[in-house]
Amino acid sequence: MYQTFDNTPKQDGFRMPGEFEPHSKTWMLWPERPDNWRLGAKPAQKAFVDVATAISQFEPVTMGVSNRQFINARGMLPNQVRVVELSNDDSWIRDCGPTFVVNDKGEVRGIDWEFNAWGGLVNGLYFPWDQDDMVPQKVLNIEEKGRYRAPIVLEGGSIHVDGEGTLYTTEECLLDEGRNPTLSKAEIEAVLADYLNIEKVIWLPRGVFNDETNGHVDNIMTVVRPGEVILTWTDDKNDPQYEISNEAYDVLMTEKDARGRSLKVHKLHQPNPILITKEESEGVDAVEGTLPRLEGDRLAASYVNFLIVNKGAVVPVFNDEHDQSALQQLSEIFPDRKIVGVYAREILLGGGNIHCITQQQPLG
Ligand code: KQY
Repeated sequence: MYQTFDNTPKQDGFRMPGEFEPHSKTWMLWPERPDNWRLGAKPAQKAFVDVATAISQFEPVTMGVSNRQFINARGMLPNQVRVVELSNDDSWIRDCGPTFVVNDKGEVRGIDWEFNAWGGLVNGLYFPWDQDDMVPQKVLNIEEKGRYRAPIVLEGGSIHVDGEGTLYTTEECLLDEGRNPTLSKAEIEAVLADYLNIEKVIWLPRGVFNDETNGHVDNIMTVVRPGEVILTWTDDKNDPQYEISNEAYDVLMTEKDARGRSLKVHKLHQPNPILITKEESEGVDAVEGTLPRLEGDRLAASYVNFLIVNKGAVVPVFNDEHDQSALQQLSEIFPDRKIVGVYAREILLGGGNIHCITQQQPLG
């Protein structure tokens, strides 16, 4: 039943499960804003169809769509993808959507974080964001799940958990002045503990170079299973990502997780630098208050930004020389999952990737 609870999830015995635990479905939001997606979002819409179709091999997918795009999206998406009308400001449901929590009885509820478009009026990426901020309560209402309204600004892409008490994040993002400037690191940790039921936070210093989210953790690393993570990597000492990944590696190799385990860290080599072309830049409408897409800007490309699904993983590929080795390495890391690559340059051009445009709902 939909209702908003005053307690915290921890008080009620709920925890955030790992992404590798069973899902009941994945949520997505349909892209349409022409100041973020080039050519009226037509190429991005095709890429979103490819991602939704790939995920739907493994588990149900629901696509939230504005009233303006409902007929177009319904026509482009395969029948097995459920389409619901869901107003939004853009299509990053990892960040504006609910974070689901579960209890030992198999019940599922959702956390509705405050959302301010990655930094609000300080350094946010667009204005307004009020429709995005209402997405969690609408999703939870559709699913008839209980809701917790959390007292901090947070995006789902800025956290990963192992489901056994450990949370991974970056200082660059969670301590950024555009999110919760009045809260100390310890106060943020306390809210994460109360709402996600975690006991230990592992803080990486920074996220991927040039990531417009202020370094979301989901672009630099992900959790395979408790005690085992994947880190984006480069061997090129002249690449700015080299120092960032090395710094993160040192933290991961030094820290223990909530259960006292040392971590196994897989290095996943990033694609070669991907830059915005003139044609791509010219396809995006310039609007005051929205981050411009300039020719020559480097995109924050990483294979780590994939979604784990039931018995599979859906991974971005870029027509890059590292694509095949990335897919092969992931097949070895996940021997029981089918690894599916989806060409994702159009999603990357919008500022994120497959993990950022999806939100898994656990089975509970
Ligand atoms: O999680 C993400 N990577 C979202 C990026 C937002 C981009 C808005 N232009």
